[in-house]
Amino acid sequence: AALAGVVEYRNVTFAYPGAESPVLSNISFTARPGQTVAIIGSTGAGKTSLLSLLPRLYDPVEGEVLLDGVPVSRLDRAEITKRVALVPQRPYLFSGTIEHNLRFGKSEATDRELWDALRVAQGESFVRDKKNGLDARIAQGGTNVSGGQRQRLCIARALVTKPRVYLFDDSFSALDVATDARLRAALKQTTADATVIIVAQRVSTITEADQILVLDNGRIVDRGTHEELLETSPTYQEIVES
Ligand code: DUT
Ligand code: MG
Repeated sequence: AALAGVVEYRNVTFAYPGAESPVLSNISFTARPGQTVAIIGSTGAGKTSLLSLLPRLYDPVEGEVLLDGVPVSRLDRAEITKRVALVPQRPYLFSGTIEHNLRFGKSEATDRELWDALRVAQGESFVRDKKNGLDARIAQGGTNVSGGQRQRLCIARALVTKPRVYLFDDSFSALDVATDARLRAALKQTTADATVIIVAQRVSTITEADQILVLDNGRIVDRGTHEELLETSPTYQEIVES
């Protein structure tokens, strides 16, 4: 159970270095293995900032982020990276082959594991269609693949590391609705025992989440399941209708 992947934010307040006002105030929630916690809220609400505190891209100014009961401030980044995979909002690909890009973070993965990850991420067919397959070149910044392909390669990269915790920051926005649905169905199976925290724009992506946190101006203003929030949260209703 030591490597279970329980994530807890405890009264977390965060301001960017040098900034006066916090972008996150008094954030508390727990996400457990087997659960999906979704974060929704308008642009600038603080969703990306919230995710960034778990892999310690930044540290809170107050409160604590805990991984399996241990404050992440006591863990080094390499240790966190083994257990937590963040798929960033602007997925990053570097100059090199598809294989290099997928192995980034877990160099000892087998080809079989790379293809398994691509299959789940709905990237298998476009990689297979490339003349050189896994050896096909990616340009710096991934400029020679589409935004949706970039997202799928970055999701596959996260899957290759087989983490206990997945953080998806708006990772499905560049996908068409059908691919989005297929990918999420496949992910649901693969990540069934993991802890999943997902930032989403489309409500359809998160209706099945165990808990949805509605973030507004750096605060969790409402929380609950999709059905509960439809009844209780005007902010959520606005998002659903938008
Ligand atoms: N912010 C900074 N510095 C940064 C990043 C963000 O000051 O390096 C500010 C901008 C914004 C707030 O923090 O006022 C929250 O930004 P965040 O990127 O966390 O918002 P979001 O909810 O992820 O917005 P979006 O839906 O546009 O991705
Ligand atoms: Mg964001």
